[in-house]
Amino acid sequence: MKLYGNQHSACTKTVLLLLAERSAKLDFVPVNLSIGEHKTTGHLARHPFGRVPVLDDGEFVLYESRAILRYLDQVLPGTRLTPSDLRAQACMEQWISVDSCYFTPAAYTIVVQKLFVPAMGGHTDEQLVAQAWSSVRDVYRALEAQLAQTRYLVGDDFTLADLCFVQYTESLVAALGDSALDEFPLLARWRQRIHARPAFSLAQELAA
Ligand SMILES: N[C@@H](CCC(=O)N[C@@H](CS)C(=O)NCC(=O)O)C(=O)O
Repeated sequence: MKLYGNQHSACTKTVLLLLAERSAKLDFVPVNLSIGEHKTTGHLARHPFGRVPVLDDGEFVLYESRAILRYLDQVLPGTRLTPSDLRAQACMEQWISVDSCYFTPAAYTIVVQKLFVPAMGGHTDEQLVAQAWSSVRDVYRALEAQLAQTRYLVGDDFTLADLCFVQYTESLVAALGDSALDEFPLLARWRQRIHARPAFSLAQELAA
């Protein structure tokens, strides 16, 4: 199996974190976004929207990180990060949908405005940041309420739902500073629990 990705991309790092959680190895093929490798004919044949990551499992090619997570979670040997109980599985899907619809788009806006725009010599649009942060806070309030009841987002075990929130939470802390999570103490403790998982450091090494 091969994973086409970029070590700075949050979506790629999410898949690497799953691989680390499952102690799985595959060939990592770096795609250099800064020189537009993701827009070449070769890469567009793998991903028609010209993005990363892309999984290549022989004759089967799959893009979209959450689809890749679900596929790998089923095909890799070892303990799955998808609960077998149907209601728990439905809750996991609920959080994954919250991530893709409300969280990642808002978090991405903040990361672009706070980190990428200044790095390219531009000026951060603070109004855009404030709007996006308001959306992120709505999501974090929901996560905080959930974490008042359970250790992870779907009960006591780490699932794909937690995994989906890890990388952009790291990116938000990088963009806004450690105090970003001050008003969400249970989320901050959840983040510490994630950092303490051996897979977290392993995934950082895989992306290095
Ligand atoms: N929904 C997609 C998002 C893919 C995506 O936007 N990837 C970013 C890196 S995190 C990318 O390839 N950006 C390059 C570009 O937009 O040109 C997924 O989860 O895989």
